[in-house]
Amino acid sequence: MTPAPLLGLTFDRPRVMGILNITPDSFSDGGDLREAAKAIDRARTMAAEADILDIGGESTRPGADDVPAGEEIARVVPVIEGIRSAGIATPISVDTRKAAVAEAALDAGADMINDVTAGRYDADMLPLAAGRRVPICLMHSVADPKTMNDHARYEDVVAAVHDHLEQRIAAALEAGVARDHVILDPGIGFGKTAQHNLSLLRALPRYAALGLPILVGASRKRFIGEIGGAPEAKDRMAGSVAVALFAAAKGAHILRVHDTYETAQALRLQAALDEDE
Ligand code: HH2
Repeated sequence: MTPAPLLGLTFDRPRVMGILNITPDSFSDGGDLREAAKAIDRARTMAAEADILDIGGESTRPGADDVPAGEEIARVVPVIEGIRSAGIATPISVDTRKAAVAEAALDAGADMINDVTAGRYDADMLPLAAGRRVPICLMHSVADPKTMNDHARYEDVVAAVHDHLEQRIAAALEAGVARDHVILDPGIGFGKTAQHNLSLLRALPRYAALGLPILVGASRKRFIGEIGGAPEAKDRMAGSVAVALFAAAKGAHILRVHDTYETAQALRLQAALDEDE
């Protein structure tokens, strides 16, 4: 069952979401124009291969600190405005847990919300998605990034994530979000061990059976380093592409990746090989 199109994208083939993180360690308040210009340049390059650009101003890595909403807005809004003024029409997703940030990003030209807490962090998030009639990605996570790795215990991770996603779909519908505006994500690496991540990736057909687009964000994550023998995140491209191909074959519809060019190339080969003679 192919999910309904979103943002003008059909899901008859896997779509690539390019990650554009604007999370410098030290960022002067009010935003840094040079940082914004660099991000817009990266967006231009990425837009050639990516179907969606995912822009985030707060790191959600394990142990990461909170960023105040005002600072997050100052990071993402100039970049989104800059992308739109540069005439780049690729759909933009804003990766944030905060409704105020999502709202400012939508006003600046973003098209969808990517919330790693599925609306649990900020009670205004689901009503915002409903009111603005924009798609929202609901990801499974159990705690905030600072403490999530203390929670890597599940009796049955596949069932726990499935139940949680069903609950979050219900909460979104309750808030008035249209069902065909919901994207689901099992939350690879969020409070999960390497074994949990493998189990979730193998179980993707079960999540896809919910009939909504499935997003998978495994790119450069720690389990790829652990299993692939790549301690440094920057060395995990090959393993990330391998996981993206596996996820696509198991029914993922959107692959959130750093390496858009390499992932899009690999997906094209996979599609050509899968064609009947
Ligand atoms: N992973 C990260 C951030 N946002 N969103 C979704 N929907 N799914 C994910 O798996 C996901 C996400 C963390 O990855 P990364 O971009 O490498 O780090 P950062 O926390 O700096 O954004």
